[in-house]
Amino acid sequence: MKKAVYSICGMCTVRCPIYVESENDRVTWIEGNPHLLGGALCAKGSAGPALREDHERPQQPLIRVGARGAGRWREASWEEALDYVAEKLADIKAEHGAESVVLSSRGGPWQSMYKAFIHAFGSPNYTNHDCTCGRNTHHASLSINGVGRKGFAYDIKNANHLVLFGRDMFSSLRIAENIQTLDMLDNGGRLTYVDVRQTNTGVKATRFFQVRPGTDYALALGVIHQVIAKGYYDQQFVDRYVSDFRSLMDFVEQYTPAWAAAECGVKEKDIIDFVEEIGQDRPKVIFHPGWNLSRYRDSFYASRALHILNILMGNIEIKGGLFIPKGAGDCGVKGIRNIDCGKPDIKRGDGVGWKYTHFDKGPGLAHLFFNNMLKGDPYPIKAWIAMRHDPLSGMPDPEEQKKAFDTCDLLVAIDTNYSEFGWYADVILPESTYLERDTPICQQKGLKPRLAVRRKAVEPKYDTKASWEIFKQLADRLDIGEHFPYNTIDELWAWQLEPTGITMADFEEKGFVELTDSPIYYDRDALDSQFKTPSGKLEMVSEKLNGVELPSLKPYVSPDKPEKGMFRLIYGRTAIHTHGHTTNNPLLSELMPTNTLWLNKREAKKMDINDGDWVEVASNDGFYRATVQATLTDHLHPEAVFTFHGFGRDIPRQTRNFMAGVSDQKLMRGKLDDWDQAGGAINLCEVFVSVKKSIRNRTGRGTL
Ligand SMILES: Nc1nc2c(c(=O)[nH]1)N[C@H]1C(S)=C(S)[C@@H](COP(=O)(O)OP(=O)(O)OC[C@H]3O[C@@H](n4cnc5c(=O)[nH]c(N)nc54)[C@H](O)[C@@H]3O)O[C@H]1N2
Ligand SMILES: Nc1nc2c(c(=O)[nH]1)N[C@H]1C(S)=C(S)[C@@H](COP(=O)(O)OP(=O)(O)OC[C@H]3O[C@@H](n4cnc5c(=O)[nH]c(N)nc54)[C@H](O)[C@@H]3O)O[C@H]1N2
Ligand code: SF4
Ligand SMILES: [Mo]
Repeated sequence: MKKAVYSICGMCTVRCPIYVESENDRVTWIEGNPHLLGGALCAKGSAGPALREDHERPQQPLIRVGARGAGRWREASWEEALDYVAEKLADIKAEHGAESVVLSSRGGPWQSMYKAFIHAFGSPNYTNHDCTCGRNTHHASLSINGVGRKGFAYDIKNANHLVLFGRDMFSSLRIAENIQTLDMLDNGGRLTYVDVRQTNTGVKATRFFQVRPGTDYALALGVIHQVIAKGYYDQQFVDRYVSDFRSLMDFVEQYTPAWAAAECGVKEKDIIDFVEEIGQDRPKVIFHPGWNLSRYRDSFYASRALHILNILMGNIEIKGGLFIPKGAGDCGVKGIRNIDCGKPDIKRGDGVGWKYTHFDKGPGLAHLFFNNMLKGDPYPIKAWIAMRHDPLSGMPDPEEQKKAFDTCDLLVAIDTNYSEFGWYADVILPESTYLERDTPICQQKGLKPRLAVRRKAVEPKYDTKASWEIFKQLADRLDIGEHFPYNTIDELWAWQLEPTGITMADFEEKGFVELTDSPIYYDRDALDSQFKTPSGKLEMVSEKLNGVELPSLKPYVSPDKPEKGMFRLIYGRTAIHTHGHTTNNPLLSELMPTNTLWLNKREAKKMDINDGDWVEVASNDGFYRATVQATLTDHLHPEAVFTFHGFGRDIPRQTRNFMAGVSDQKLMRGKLDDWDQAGGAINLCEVFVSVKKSIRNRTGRGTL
């Protein structure tokens, strides 16, 4: 039987809209939703059907029988596995209190359901991946704009100039954004790209700045200095909406382009020429703060500098600039309902909200649990549920994490794959792949907000369930089922849509429902209520930061240089994989079976390393070592080595990526505890490793 559905890709968390055809319960065609993406899809999205067919994923619930991590499992029915988890959770709650359970997830549009579960259970400890992703950028935005990093979206297509700092968008894909950027370039727009190495994005750029690792803040300060000196900013916008602008002017006085050039290794003339370009191109100039801005000690401040540059361009709420994403209310219609439950009034176990008052309490900061777990402070943590999150792969120093996880009586992974955390856990609850499951309806905010929904294209191949079923069935067992008012997905959808007057039939034509016909912009002269800062202004100096004795305008400090024989470890993404969870995909592992270690050619020659040679890379304490092949390039800063994240995995049931390449997170020894006190995120780029030629290379005796 043939079937066709519009749905939402799940091969990464960008969640592009897709169109899928199937015949006799096998996917026969997959493409980007033609109404939104013109059919475009990335390699990972195209490899979704291979994930569905892959037998090297958990096929039914598994309960651990051997030691943690030993890989000895008992196959269990769903009844048995859910009873097991629910009973353990109830016991832990009775003995230690509900707050001793943490649930981490990957955030996103369906997180309200996972949050509702843990809150209804009685614990405030919902957390997510973001301390390793966009937290610095998020907190930087909050401190200036009063709204987080999702408080603005970008009209790249209509921009004159897009500026990206370490946002390698043609590797770290978002298909809609990629299409917009290509359109912008076709329309004569300019792209400036800043990185420590050349990338897929850098080669498409009209201007490429190669900087010394960790010096973005210097470059951004030099640019701000020159923008102000030349008067290339929107005086009216600044007068109307910005507070403490004088403090900013005084602060950047010292940071001239000549100073910035010496610090970051870009020519002074190039910085001045760049500022002339943005002077011409403004206000349609977008400084995209991305997620990472890489994770250095001062990334929070570097990120603040980019937010400030957007404000100086006066690009907020104009075509070709930044806009405030609109929701149902802006369209004069009612929004959908989401599963929800208020947070219990108990101190968080990571200290966010009471020990650390300047951070967003929402998901807290996952890494701050670990030390507290070891000390049982402020209370013991006895269970950790990871829902579509792999702390052992996505957070640094898995061996240190395991010590903390060992204080728990229960570790549960809800995952489509064997994650590194799942392999160490006590129970794996396998979720059906995105092609085999429906999900709740979600609202996607934007200039034209819409509702979207994921629809099952094929039936589950194995004995797996969707997360809406898993949480409902766990909730029923724990007597909190009333927060999940449905039995089937149809009932859930009907409940969500009830206030809106929209029906599921309205999704049939295109796969989504737009809440407005034309884009909505706010009146630029009446944006006052949009900035949720204490003063209602865009704050150059933040009271909240003052309150915790952190500067808002922080003097620049040069990053450390590596010691002799050491290099700064830089990581990034490839367009072929999503973190570590596609490296065992039957198709994608064939396209890219391993990573390599990139070395600057001249540095490599000094160590007698040639392209393709085996090298040994070791963590600063020598605890973790890996042997990988070297890729030599002229286009990487000599202080750094680079590798793609997602490899070096050692789960025996994943035979295709088993022990392939090097794991960057295992090289990050001691980094769980090295984090940015102002931005909250882990300093993943403050890592130094040693590199030497491996004895595995061909020797005079002809061995390999
Ligand atoms: N194909 C693919 N796409 C993805 C993902 C994926 O896993 N695979 N993941 C998604 C996720 S979760 C995210 S957060 C985004 C991430 O999207 P990006 O932020 O674009 O992520 P990365 O590829 O990690 O890019 C980091 C870049 O920072 C550079 N860098 C390192 N140090 C410095 C420095 O000091 N200064 C500057 N300017 N650059 C530096 C690195 O060389 C690298 O090119 O991508 C999303 N898209
Ligand atoms: N060393 C180092 N650390 C990093 C990074 C890095 O580049 N280097 N990148 C950082 C960034 S930007 C991020 S966002 C984080 C990402 O860290 P995580 O959020 O942990 O990473 P993912 O690999 O996206 O997904 C986590 C798990 O979700 C599972 N999963 C995938 N699809 C589904 C699904 O449909 N349902 C369920 N239940 N599970 C699913 C995957 O199998 C995987 O085990 O890592 C961060 N940490
Ligand atoms: S970027 Fe690729 S993998 Fe990610 S959601 Fe879009 S199509 Fe899927
Ligand atoms: Mo991320």
